[in-house]
Amino acid sequence: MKKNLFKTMLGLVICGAFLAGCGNGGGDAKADDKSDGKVTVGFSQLGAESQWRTANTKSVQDAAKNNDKITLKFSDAQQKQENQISAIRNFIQQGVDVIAVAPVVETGWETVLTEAKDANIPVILVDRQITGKNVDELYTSWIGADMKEEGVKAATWLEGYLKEQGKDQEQMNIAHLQGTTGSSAQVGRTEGLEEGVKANKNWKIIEQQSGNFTRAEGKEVMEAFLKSSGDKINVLVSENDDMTMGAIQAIEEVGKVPGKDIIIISFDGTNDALQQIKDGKINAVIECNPLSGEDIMETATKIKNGEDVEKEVFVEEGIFDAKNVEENMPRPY
Ligand code: GYE
Repeated sequence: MKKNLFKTMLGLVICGAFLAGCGNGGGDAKADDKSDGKVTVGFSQLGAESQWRTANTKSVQDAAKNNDKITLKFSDAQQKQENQISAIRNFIQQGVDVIAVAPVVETGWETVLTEAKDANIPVILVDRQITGKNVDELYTSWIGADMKEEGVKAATWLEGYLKEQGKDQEQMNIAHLQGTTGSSAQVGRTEGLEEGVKANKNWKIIEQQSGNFTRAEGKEVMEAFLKSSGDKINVLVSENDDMTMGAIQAIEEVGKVPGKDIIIISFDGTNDALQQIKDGKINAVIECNPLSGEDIMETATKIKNGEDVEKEVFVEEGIFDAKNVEENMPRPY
């Protein structure tokens, strides 16, 4: 079951080498220090901004609870990078075996992750990715989704849908609700969508702003879109289900019919969002899978034991729309 989550595996990392301070000259491996087989994982979760995030946190906590070899230290950063940096420093001070972090934004991790490396504590990136000079050397494994591919899927789905509706030659004005600015989820999904817009000469993004992945901000930003572009909007692409829920409320409040007057594409695949597909208010949801807890614990354990792990693990994902929604409900989150 769990193996089905894996789509692609890229590269191998020899953890033993990493733990021995490979390229960094840093002392004895943590794995050699203790022999009780127990693994202490410090997890810096970025926040609790969405249903996806809540499901991800629960998955991590349940996986730790169900594994008597794992001790989990959990910290919620409330969507603030500085809180994540302090949490990581705390984990280093406590001498955890492995640090897992879901990075709120892509940049600005070099200093603190170098501190972890200098302390010989391996790092697992969860969900989102990081960028910067030589950052590949600062983590052992990343487990998450291909965000750009998700954006591409949104555009491809829209092409197909418009063809089916006989609307592929019409002008399509797109309002684009983005996730947290500078997060790899926002950057990737935006890149994928914008490629699709470039390839379709009759599509245009007429509104684009972040709603920070929350329902409240999604509603607020959609209200602003409707105020300035009102009747011109044909399509809403919203980078997560929570913002989409808020946007639907805003659309209904101005007397428009979501899913009909405005085609709506969302990301994640919560049960609430699939219910909205059933109700005709959302046209498609690009799945993003938050259930990575067991994979994180398995990877942490392998790292502690000096076994090989994959450098990048992509989670497998689908697309939900009116054609397959019934067979995919209820959702686990
Ligand atoms: O889509 C959103 C959450 O990084 C993939 O973050 C994750 C995104 C997810 O807040 O709901």
